[in-house]
Amino acid sequence: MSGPTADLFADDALQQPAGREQIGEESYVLRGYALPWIERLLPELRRVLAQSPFRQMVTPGGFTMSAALSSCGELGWTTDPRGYRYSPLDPRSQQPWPVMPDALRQLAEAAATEAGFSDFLPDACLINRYVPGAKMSLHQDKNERSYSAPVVSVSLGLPAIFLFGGHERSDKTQKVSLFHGDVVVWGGVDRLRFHGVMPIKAGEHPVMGAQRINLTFRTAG
Ligand code: MD3
Ligand code: FE
Repeated sequence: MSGPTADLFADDALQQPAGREQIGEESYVLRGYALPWIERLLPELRRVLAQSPFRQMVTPGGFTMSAALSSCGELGWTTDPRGYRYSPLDPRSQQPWPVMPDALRQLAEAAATEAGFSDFLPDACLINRYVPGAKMSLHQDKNERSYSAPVVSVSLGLPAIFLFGGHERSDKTQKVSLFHGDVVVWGGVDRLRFHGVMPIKAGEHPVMGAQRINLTFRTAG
C-alpha cells in the first residue's frame, strides 16, 4: 500500500489484532479466516459447480470476460446483450441456481460479524474463476437492490493483487495482495468504491491447482 490512503490507515494497522487489516473506512481483510472451513467448503463448492458450471460471460459491450462465472443462492448474476442483472434462474439450465450451501453461508455471516456487520443475510454468492492471465477490470458493483449490506469475498487458490480505488474511476488505487483463505469484508462507505483484480500470475496452488476461485457473498434482492 502507498499514497495518501496508506498514510490514513498506517497507525490503525499497527494497533489491529493479527489477521485483521483495515483497508478502508469500513473494509477489512481477515487473513486466513477461511482456512479452518476449507475442508467443509470445497466439497460443497464442487457440488454447486457440477450443477451450474463456470461459464465465460459476454458483456453488453461485446467483450468476453476473462474470469469465468457461476453463482449459487436465490439469485445469480448474469449478463446478456440487454445488460447485467441478478436472476433467480441460471440461464444455461433455465433452472434455479444451486442452493447456497450452509458452510458457505455460515462462513460469510461469521466474517461479516467479525468486521462489524451483524445480521448479514446473503442471497447471492458469485463464484469467479481466474486462470493465469485472467483479470477483472476496474468496476463498481451496482446491481444489488440495496447498498446497506456489505460484500464478503473469500479467496481460494493462486494469489491475486486486488485493486481498491475510490468513488471515481480515475481515483488512485491501492493494491492489496489476497491469498488462499483470505476473507475480505467491504461495507458502508466503501461499498461503491471502484475495484478490480490484476492479471493472475502463472503458478500452481497445492490445493486448488493453476487457478484462483473467488466467492463473493451479497444481499442482492
Ligand atoms: C469492493 N470480484 O465479482 S472480490 C466481483 O476477486 C469482483 O473476483 C473480485 O469484483 C474478485 O464483482 C473482487 C471483491 C469485491 C466484490 C465487491 C465489492 C470487492 C468489492 C464491492 C464494493 C467494494
Ligand atoms: Fe466487483
